[in-house]
Amino acid sequence: MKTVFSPLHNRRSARTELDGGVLIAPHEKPSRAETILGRVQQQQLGEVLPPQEFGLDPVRRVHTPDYVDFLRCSWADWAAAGKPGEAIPAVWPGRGMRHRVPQDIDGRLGYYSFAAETSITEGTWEAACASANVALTAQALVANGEPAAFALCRPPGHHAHADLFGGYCFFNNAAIAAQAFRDQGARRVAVLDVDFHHGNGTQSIFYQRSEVLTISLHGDPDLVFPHFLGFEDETGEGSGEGFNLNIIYPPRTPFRVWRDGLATACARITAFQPDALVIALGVDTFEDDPISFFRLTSADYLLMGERIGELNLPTLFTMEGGYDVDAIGVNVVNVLKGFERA
Ligand code: SP5
Ligand code: ZN
Repeated sequence: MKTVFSPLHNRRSARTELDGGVLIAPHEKPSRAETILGRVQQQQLGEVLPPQEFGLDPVRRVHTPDYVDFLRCSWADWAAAGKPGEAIPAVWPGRGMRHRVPQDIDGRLGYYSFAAETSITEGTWEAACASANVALTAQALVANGEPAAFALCRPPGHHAHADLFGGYCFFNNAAIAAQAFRDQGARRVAVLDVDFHHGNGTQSIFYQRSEVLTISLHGDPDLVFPHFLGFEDETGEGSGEGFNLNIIYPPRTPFRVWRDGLATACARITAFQPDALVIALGVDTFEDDPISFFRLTSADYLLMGERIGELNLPTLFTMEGGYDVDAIGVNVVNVLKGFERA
């Protein structure tokens, strides 16, 4: 299958991630994408294409105009305010407070975020735009008849809500692509999120809609990020009722347990009869991932891809998490090769 990749991903190269009360070198770093690209080429998965420029209209189909404007201006506003470090939110509209957009950059950072580990830096906007274009270019390949395509997105997207950044995510690439399928005439689209973390942004964006089925398999949010969404009683709202499915697992879950949830998800997708499938592909389910707690092995990713391939649907993969850089290339390409052999 074809891969879409942009070297502009490296415009996002943050120096800081707030973790454990200190600023560490971020887990979500440029070498992740370069390692995946290297493995794609070495394994001759298929042609690697640069993204086309789609502009912000398809982004604004998912994200609010004020959030898009905030992201575009946030670094300049922060720098103009004379702040010495990277832009890190430190205040939020908590319970009982006003949900209005403040003028000051510290207030705006809190208004438009749900987590503080994700610093905004010079170049973050350019990389986030390139990542959305990567997803949209790969989406167009699938819409035009390719059986599948791999959007090697970086930064990732599945945590980003319509107007919130966090969890290393700014634009929700999977949601933008799913919406693009819809806007081009797909009646139903399914998004299956296999990242270790709940796809809170994607769930939230489509929560009240029945034409986009969202399913996420993830670590119990009672124990891990994003902590405040992703429980199994979240099934959708209004006409979206019944069109969101969360499957959660405890620490040390191996593939032989995880795959039961995948089977449940696949049965639901088949019953939904979508015209297209978007896979939010994180490989932070890996046994050696530094921030996660599942126990999938590199060989398991072949089986994961094969099961997804058995759905026999036009499929777009968007890259999400995965932080063991030594194994990320092998694990991601194993999913894609497993998919192709199905
Ligand atoms: C796209 C994606 O996978 N985002 C994940 C965001 C997780 N952010 C919170 C990370 C908290 C990490 N704490 C690590 C403690 C072990 N050193
Ligand atoms: Zn993740």
